[in-house]
Amino acid sequence: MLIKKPSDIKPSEITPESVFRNRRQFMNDSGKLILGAAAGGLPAIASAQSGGLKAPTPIGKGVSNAPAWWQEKSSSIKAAPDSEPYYTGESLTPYDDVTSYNNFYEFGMDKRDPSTQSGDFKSDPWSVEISGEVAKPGVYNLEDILKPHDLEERIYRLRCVEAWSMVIPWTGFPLAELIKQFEPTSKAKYVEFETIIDADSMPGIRSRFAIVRWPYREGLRMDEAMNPLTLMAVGVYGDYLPSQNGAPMRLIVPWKYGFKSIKSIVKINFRETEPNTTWNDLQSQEYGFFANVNPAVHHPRWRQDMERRLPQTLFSRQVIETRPFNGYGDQVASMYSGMDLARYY
Ligand SMILES: Nc1nc2c(c(=O)[nH]1)N[C@H]1C(S)=C(S)[C@@H](COP(=O)(O)O)O[C@H]1N2
Ligand SMILES: [Mo]
Repeated sequence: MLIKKPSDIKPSEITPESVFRNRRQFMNDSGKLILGAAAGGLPAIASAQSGGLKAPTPIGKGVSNAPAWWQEKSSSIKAAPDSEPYYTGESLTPYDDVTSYNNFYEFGMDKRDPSTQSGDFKSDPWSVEISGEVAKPGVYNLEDILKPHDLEERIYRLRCVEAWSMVIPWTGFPLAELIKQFEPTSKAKYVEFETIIDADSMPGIRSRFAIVRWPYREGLRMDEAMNPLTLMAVGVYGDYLPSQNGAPMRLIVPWKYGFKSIKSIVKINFRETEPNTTWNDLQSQEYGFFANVNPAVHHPRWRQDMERRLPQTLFSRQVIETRPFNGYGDQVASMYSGMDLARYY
């Protein structure tokens, strides 16, 4: 099934919030949604279960700066299947929360900075350098990279190491497809990613208080990169990715803490050895290379066995149990069999 944007319905008439509210009502009726106690009470603790129900087509608010290629590619986005792991059965986090509560330190360290400070950022035209252990290295226009790939929607949980989480409908394609396109050599054991450095449009890069050494870097082991869950996202809520969410292309690795899901990628390097990664370089005691969501291994400042599911208001606080591999163990746990996950955190 394809998602077609109904041109006769204005986004303002069907907002994600109203979709969300309807859905929440529905979930309440079917008893699947777990709502926490009101403020002051004890938080309700429960695992969010998959309902196996099809989500309504999410509709974003229309991103004004979507590039020409997005108009063409987004006319036929394959809908998320109606079962795990590409659909969670949980309430979607509303578009406004997904696009205004962000971590993107290039734009500043406050959660509001990425949405309020990214107005000058240009995600088109865009090119990506492919390098290292690969048969087809080069600097490619994003359009050319995207050309062979069909876009699909996937609804994933996103679990930040700061113990909050969201459920987000991304639009993208499997990273595995992009990797095959450039034909890595047999020596390619890891994939390394880098974010753009654009001091002119990124106030966090100009800031004297920045703690990150730019560019932001991340990496995956090749089997992790090739796992079918690993997504290259170019959209959210059926819309082009807003700058604060990592336009024009960012990684999504749903079983790992959010910091692995690097934004606004300009470089993909194939290598034989494990790459350095931003948070691991900064605080290796706190942030590992693997960073698999693990309720049994706590961060010094955040317990990892519980999470705040957003949105959260004064009157509705959802605190739920964090699951191993963020609930994606069936798809990914076998990649780590025999590894001590307390040591390789
Ligand atoms: N380049 C870059 N990528 C980044 C970050 C960042 O600061 N810079 N923050 C990470 C963190 S900590 C999280 S939780 C997710 C948040 O993604 P979202 O804002 O789209 O929800 O992006 C990740 N990717
Ligand atoms: Mo995060």
